[in-house]
Amino acid sequence: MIIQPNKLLAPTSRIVRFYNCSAICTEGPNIIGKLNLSGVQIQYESQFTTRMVLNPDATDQPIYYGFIGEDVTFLLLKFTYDETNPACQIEEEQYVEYYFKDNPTEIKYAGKLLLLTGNSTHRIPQIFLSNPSPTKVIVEGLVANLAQSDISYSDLDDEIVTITNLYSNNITSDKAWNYTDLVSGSTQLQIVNVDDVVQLYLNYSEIDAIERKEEDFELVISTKIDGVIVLRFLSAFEMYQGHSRIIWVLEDSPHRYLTKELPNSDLIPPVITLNSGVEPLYPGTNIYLYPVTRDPVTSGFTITPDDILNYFIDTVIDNRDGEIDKLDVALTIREVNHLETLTGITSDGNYDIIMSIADIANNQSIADYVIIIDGVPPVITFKAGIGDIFEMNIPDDLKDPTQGITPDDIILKTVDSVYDAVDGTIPNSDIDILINSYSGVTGITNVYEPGQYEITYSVSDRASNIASYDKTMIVSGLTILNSGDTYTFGSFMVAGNFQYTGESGTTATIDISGETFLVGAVGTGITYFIWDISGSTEHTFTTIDESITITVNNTVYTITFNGWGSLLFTIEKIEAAPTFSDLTFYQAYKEDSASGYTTSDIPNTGYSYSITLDDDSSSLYNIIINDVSYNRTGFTNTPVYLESFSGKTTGTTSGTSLYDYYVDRYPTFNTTTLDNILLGNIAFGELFENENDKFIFNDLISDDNLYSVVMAGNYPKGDYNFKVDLIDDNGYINTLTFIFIIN
Ligand SMILES: [Ca+2]
Ligand SMILES: [Ca+2]
Repeated sequence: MIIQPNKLLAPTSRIVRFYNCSAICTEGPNIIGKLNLSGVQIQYESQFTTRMVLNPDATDQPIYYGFIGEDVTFLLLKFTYDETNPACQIEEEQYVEYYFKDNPTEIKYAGKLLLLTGNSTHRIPQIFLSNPSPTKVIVEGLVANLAQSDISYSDLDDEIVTITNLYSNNITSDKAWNYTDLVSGSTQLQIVNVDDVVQLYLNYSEIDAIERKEEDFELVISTKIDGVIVLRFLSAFEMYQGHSRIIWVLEDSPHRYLTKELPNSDLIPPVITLNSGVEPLYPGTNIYLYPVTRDPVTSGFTITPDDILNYFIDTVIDNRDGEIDKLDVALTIREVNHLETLTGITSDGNYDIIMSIADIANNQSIADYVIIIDGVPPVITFKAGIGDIFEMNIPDDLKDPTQGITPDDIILKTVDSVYDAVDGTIPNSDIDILINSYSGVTGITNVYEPGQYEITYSVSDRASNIASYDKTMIVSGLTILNSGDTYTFGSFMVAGNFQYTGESGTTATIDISGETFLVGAVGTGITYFIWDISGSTEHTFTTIDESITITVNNTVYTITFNGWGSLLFTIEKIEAAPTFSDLTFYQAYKEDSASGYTTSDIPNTGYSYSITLDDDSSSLYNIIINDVSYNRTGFTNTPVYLESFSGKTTGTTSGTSLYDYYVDRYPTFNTTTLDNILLGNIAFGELFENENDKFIFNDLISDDNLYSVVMAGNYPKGDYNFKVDLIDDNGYINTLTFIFIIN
């Protein structure tokens, strides 16, 4: 009997309404019949009562029947609506929706009571309730399995014996003393009827295998000698419970036996315990990072279901069945938002995994996790025009000039977006910015000074893969230099504007490519600006727009004095200085008796050249430029000075072995001139380029006129330091040195 809800459904107006112990049928507004239920008796084998609350808008709530199982033969539900809630409408508007598990699309309705009945072959499936109303509904239930007829079985002489109409507790076992352990155990499986009379015995030792046929509610027991015994139960629930009971005894029959009551139904699913240390990414969520220690692009690594089970699960323990092999847990893998199931994971992504395991009594445990597989860091996309070096201006690029340049300002100016293949878009604000000054100040939070800064961007995905980018930030504006300050001019800076505030007689320091220079104020009345190139003569600026150029590490800078008052000046990087590269020499060597020269390269390391002589005063060496590159077009003569040599003394070179060598070899050469050459006051030689674009290094002492440096085998041994000033068409100067090491 199925009672329709008391909501009037067109076109019928017939309803049955329960009131106290009566069911009242109405047709239209008039009561036409009454059925008194008092005195009705229904026999039952087992019953279960339950109470649950359906909150407003609750959907798909199953009613649990406890130990009775999923499908029953009698169900009575009473619905009480929360009439204390002002939203609770008049009685006729109140109902709940329900459907059967085997037909979820057919929605049915119930008002105050729902009474459903069935029998052993037509049982009531599990029902699910939904509460469409805005008020709470209390559901009270009485569930029962009604009394059934006794078991029946076929002729025991048959090859296949079939016993039907079984409840799980029709299966018991004998009780035998295990005298060794002083406990009770069992030797025989028994089937008893409703009167507890044993109908069939079977030694446990004769059981060969038990096969389960769920659709027929059957356990098929193959025996070693007596053929097949088919146990057909009244429901799937009874079959599962019966199977659970038999296996429980078989596991340890010397110590276990079955009564009708014990062990009771197994209603507790297995417990899956996770490995220690396996924690969700965020507390309270089911999102886990799966550790990846592979290169997902090149390794071709596949994460298998067993990998995942071993990673997550420590043990699976069932109250009845004991420990279950964790690899028996069924695992469903789907990429999040995808339908198809996967046999393994081969690429980064977010995956839904569902673990399910049932005990023999078919109580199922389900665990549902999202795992993140991610071995690749996020990618920062920078704005158009932002390269390895970018510029910021104080105050144009600042949100708040009083705060200087902040990490937020840098992100706003340079970063377009952050994207991770697994996490998706990451907020730009998640980027960490580390600011170090070029001069070595680290961890700057606010940049108030123009200059060059090294910026490190780093951002992490949820799997802690970190992406890191380095850039150089050039900040423009006016740099205030106070007395005693040191300012470092960055390698990528092309210009800097400075204002020196110190009193007359004080200085500050500017570092350019590791060379330090003093700037400062001198004079009284009108204060002048000085530029003291370390180791050289200072330059005093007295006129606005006056400028000098300096060369540091092959780069030309112009220093311009911009005015008094606050002593304004500018440092501007002009261009690469005139310079040689790849300067190499070779020697042309001839014995006195030889008819011609033999040549060989002179080994060099940087600008140091090692020349080995043979000590013979009559043998001759000509040192000739083998190759050199010049970073300008055209080259004119430039003098080469002998800066120093081993054994040189101050004041005069007379008496040194080198002086004596030249006087001996070239007796007509003016000795005063020779002394000045060896002191570096007069050029030792000259560099020039001949018509064939070939570079010549000609010494000015020898009279051989060979356009080379000429020395005999007995030339004094030692180090010879030469210096040449390269001057280009603009007058920019770069000083190069090279060393001949004479062995
Ligand atoms: Ca269990
Ligand atoms: Ca990632």
